[in-house]
Amino acid sequence: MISLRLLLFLSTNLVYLIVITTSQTEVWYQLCVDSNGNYTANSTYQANLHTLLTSIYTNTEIDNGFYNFSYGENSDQVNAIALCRGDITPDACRVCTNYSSQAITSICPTQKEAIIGLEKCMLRYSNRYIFNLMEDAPYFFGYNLNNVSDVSGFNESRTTLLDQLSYQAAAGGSSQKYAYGQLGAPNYEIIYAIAQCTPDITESECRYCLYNATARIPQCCEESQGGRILYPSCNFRFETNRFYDIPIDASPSPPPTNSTGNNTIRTVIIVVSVITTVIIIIGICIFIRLRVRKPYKEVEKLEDIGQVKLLQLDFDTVRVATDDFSDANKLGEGGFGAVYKGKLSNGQEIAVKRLSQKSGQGDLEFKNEVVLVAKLQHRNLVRLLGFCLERTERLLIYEFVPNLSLNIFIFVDNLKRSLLYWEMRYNIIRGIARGLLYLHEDSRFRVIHRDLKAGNILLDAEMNPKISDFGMARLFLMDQTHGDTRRVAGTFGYMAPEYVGRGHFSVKSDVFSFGVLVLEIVTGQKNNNFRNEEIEEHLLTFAWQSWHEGRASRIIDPTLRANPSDEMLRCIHIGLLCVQENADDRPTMAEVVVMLTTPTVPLSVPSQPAFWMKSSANPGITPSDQSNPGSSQLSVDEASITELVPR
Ligand SMILES: *[C@@H]1O[C@H](CO)[C@@H](O)[C@H](O)[C@H]1NC(C)=O
Ligand SMILES: *[C@@H]1O[C@H](CO)[C@@H](O)[C@H](O)[C@H]1NC(C)=O
Ligand SMILES: *[C@@H]1O[C@H](CO)[C@@H](O)[C@H](O)[C@H]1NC(C)=O
Ligand SMILES: *[C@@H]1O[C@H](CO)[C@@H](O)[C@H](O)[C@H]1NC(C)=O
Ligand SMILES: *[C@@H]1O[C@H](CO)[C@@H](O)[C@H](O)[C@H]1NC(C)=O
Ligand SMILES: *[C@@H]1O[C@H](CO)[C@@H](O)[C@H](O)[C@H]1NC(C)=O
Ligand SMILES: *[C@@H]1O[C@H](CO)[C@@H](O)[C@H](O)[C@H]1NC(C)=O
Ligand SMILES: CC(=O)N[C@H]1CO[C@H](CO)[C@@H](O)[C@@H]1O
Repeated sequence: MISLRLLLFLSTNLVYLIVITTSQTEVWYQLCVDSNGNYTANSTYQANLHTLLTSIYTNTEIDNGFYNFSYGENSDQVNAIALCRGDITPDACRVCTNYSSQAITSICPTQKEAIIGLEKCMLRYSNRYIFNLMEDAPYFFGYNLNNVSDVSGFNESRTTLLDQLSYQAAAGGSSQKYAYGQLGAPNYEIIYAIAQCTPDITESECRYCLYNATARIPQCCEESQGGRILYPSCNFRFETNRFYDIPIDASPSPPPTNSTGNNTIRTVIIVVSVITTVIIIIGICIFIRLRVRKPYKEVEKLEDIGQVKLLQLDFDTVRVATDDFSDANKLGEGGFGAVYKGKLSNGQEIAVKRLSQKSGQGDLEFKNEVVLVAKLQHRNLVRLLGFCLERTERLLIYEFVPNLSLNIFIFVDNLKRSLLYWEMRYNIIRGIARGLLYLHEDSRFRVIHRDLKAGNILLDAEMNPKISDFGMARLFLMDQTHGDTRRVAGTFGYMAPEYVGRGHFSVKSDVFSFGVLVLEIVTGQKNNNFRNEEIEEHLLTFAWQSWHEGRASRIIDPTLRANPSDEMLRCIHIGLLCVQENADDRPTMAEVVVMLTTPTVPLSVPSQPAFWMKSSANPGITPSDQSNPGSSQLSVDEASITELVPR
């Protein structure tokens, strides 16, 4: 069920309507103009209006998305304009105008003039002559709820882009005045935008219309990641995701980076009407229910935020999908609960994590956090598809990743390890780095993984790595920002000394874990169980020592050692930079990604790693931090998460 709510405020002659929409088939805005007279039921005007609207959505000749039709004589003449977004196909345009026609006549059953807008089309009619006129009222605006971080940098890019698109759209000719494009903005963001005018106005009118509309950005969406202003004669919209389609035949001209997902955003649309003649709307309260056909019975659409569709499954569905959480379906067991493989009735395979611990959050907070974590989408992250919340059960539903965890490949199965040739390992290292970079810097909020380890790296059928179990700190009420925590959650051997010692974590503690992982991948040895010629030694210690003595190639996995390459040595070097004792000395993930992808970037000399052991005769691990927390004091395994193990 999708609901549409309109709230209404009156202030002088401005009318603000707030519309919260959750679907693209919904009405974004509408206005019944009371000042232009009413028609009565069964009047000629009504009949003309009906004929006119029908002639628009049944028309199969027009393919430019613009209709300027009129019907009737004298005072019963009705004029209508319909405009579809420039990227919409004629068929989709007809569906949209059809829907708008039905909706507007039921929303405004007697007014001779009205306007309605959906995501992909606008429809208006009047007893006035409305063709070939630039009209800038009433206007409507909406904005994305998310804000940008660098307002002035974003503003600069957006201004440049919209100016350019306004000129392009205006120059479009009498068939279509539409332009779309994208431009990079600070923080790796890309602004996607469209601008459009009704093609019946002149080039200069179109330019002025868009100029006048863009000048209202401060009123609408200066700091937002997305916004739109819609005039009767022109409109524009910008977002940080591509919400429009690119024509297939245009693919060579627009750059390939024109991509990413699209569509429905939960938006607040504020509608402002400044019709000069006095408009008073006394009250509108609409509740439109649209029945959304559910693809599968058990799949309930919970929310549509950004590009995220989240499943909320009921417990019985999950029980059936996992064969009552049978042992045969159990993939692994971790600190937060067991993981099961499941199959929905539509055939989709899922991995279900049944949380065993109390998260300490109420249902609503838990849901909100799930939504946030589900928004984290990257090819190197395991996708969170949904959840189940019923009685005391809390389940997280993940995409099922067909291969095993990296853990199995490098530590458990010698045969598999020998099959992991270098290019694969290098690809895995880079994939993990990118996934982690996304968590640290590119997603909307900074996420520190806190438990990065081989067991949390899943490999898909093409051996691409996918990081799992990120965002657990959000779901378990651990302070997620840079800070100190009394509760150390992580896996020993991967935890940075400042985290083990003082519970202090930051993105740099993830960098430390990443460094350990890189060294493990190159050497094929587990950090806390490293064996070198019968002497148990600490991997980091041995790696640093070897590197220091210029003999780094001796730590390379024996299955690769025959052909040590510069890439392998460079990875050891990068790994050592990441595990340095002082967090400030460690590179950021952005720097790591550059080091990994650009072999010419010089690397600094690593200082000795944390957990440096002076004597290899003493196999205990002694953090060099003075605060001296012996490893035995830590009950860290409590929170060590999923080890995906084959059935
Ligand atoms: C048209 O009808 C509406 C109510 O449906 C009323 O508020 C408005 O005053 C009417 N307009 C005219 C010009 O009679
Ligand atoms: C309009 O016509 C319909 C069907 O012809 C009829 O049921 C209805 O009573 C009429 N309404 C008025 C106000 O005449
Ligand atoms: C318009 O929509 C209605 C209901 O959604 C549908 O029954 C009708 O066939 C549509 N008309 C056209 C021409 O698509
Ligand atoms: C975005 O910025 C506006 C204006 O500064 C503020 O009112 C709003 O709360 C911010 N929204 C978010 C999600 O931070
Ligand atoms: C945005 O850019 C415009 C034009 O460059 C400028 O006039 C305006 O002050 C800027 N606003 C902000 C918030 O930087
Ligand atoms: C409809 O719009 C076209 C431009 O697309 C214009 O040439 C034509 O004159 C308009 N028709 C009317 C009736 O104004
Ligand atoms: C936009 O149009 C309105 C109404 O026509 C006018 O009051 C306003 O000054 C215009 N804004 C700009 C920037 O031209
Ligand atoms: C950044 C960039 O070049 N974006 C392009 C996206 O696609 C539009 C449509 O062709 C181009 O005009 C933009 O230049």
